[in-house]
Amino acid sequence: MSEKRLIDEQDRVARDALGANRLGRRDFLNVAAWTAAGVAGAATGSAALAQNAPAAPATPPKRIIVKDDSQLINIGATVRTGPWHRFDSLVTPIEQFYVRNHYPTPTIDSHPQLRAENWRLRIHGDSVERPVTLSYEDLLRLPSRTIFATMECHGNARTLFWEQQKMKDVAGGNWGMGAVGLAEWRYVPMSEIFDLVGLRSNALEVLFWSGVDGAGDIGRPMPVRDILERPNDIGLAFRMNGQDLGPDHGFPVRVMVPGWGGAASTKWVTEIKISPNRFWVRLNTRGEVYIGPDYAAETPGPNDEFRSGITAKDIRGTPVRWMNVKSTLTVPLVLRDSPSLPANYPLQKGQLPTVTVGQRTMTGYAWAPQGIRRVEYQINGGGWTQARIVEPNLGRYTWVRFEFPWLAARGVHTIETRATDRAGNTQPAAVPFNELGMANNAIPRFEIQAV
Ligand SMILES: Nc1nc2c(c(=O)[nH]1)N[C@H]1C(S)=C(S)[C@@H](COP(=O)(O)O)O[C@H]1N2
Ligand SMILES: [Mo]
Repeated sequence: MSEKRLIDEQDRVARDALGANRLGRRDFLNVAAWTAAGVAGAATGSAALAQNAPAAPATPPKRIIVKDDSQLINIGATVRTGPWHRFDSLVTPIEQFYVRNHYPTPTIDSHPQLRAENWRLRIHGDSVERPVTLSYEDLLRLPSRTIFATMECHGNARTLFWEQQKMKDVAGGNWGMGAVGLAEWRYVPMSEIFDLVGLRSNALEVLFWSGVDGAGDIGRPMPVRDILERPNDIGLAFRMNGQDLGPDHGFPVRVMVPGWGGAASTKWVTEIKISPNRFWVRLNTRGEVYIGPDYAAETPGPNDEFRSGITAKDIRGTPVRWMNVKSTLTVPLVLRDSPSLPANYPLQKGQLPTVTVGQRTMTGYAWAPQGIRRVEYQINGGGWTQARIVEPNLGRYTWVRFEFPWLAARGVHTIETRATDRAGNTQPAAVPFNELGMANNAIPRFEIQAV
């Protein structure tokens, strides 16, 4: 098959999957009680604020998040989680897709180097035969592919450290279960980039660097070995759900590493350096690492490159790489012990979500880098039962929706969900302490009041 036909074929498969996957309206009417609360909460978002503004200022205020974020949950100045209690589609709409920014979104106005016509990607380093600088047009001329993959922040489900494991010393944003979404990504695979520049046999690590947002200190390295295991799956993404990337998601080009935590997927990428040494940057030393008694700190080599003021002293743990198997109900978590309550969370502190007594259909999502084999649920500790997986199950790198019937009797109930991936890994009851609250995939417990 020609390259063009291959790409068209992938597009067709992608579109078919997109069309076939919306759940019927009824599937989330059964959570009307807290859906309504969610909508009311969301009305305190920026759209509502803008409407109530007294007068239009001469220069419109600088937006920290560019897209309409009224459907997102505000957990911090530059951070928004998806409303997982209202998720119902297989592919996450952009307006429901979480945004994890360390700084305000850089736009083509604040950062003209991000304009499509100005953008350049420098690919260089001691492990490259032919250094090149690509324009946006150059990149788009290279063969590209489409993949369905979840993107998930390492901090997703950090809430469980506080609410279930009572670990007060964990620090970070209160993400709940919504720092994850499934998108259709269009990208130039790393295999093409490696062919273009010629990889030398001494290549050890690839640094993906932005240097654009905030203090210019964001980017992340990956071992070459980990890319060569699947060089067609990892790449430079320029479209998300069939549209050009939005400013908040990395316009014009971002890295996309399916299966690894979102921190590997550098947005607004401008440089790729391939070297025979390792790289130490903010996001693999002080940030986005496991730090704790169960995790040994990594040691740098003598020729390693340090960036943005990072030194060997900053290496306190081991970087989070692969994500793990996880599940959630489309029900908000009860927040009692969390240090913070998101600005527009659908529940107050200690408040339980409510549902009307009677026959209900409960829905949820389960995901894992290897894809999902099985989802189980348990009501009030009464034993595990298998949930029905809603087709399609796209396998590797994706999530599935699941559902099960529940006869809700008056009173307070606990529902737990437990997923198993295709490699046989099952969610544990608890995960070891780590200071930054990374990658908690413990079995989540949802409390619900039937009234
Ligand atoms: N340049 C840049 N890239 C970045 C980040 C950032 O703050 N700046 N955040 C990272 C983190 S921690 C995550 S989880 C993902 C989030 O991607 P999203 O905002 O498109 O969902 O982007 C990653 N890439
Ligand atoms: Mo993240």
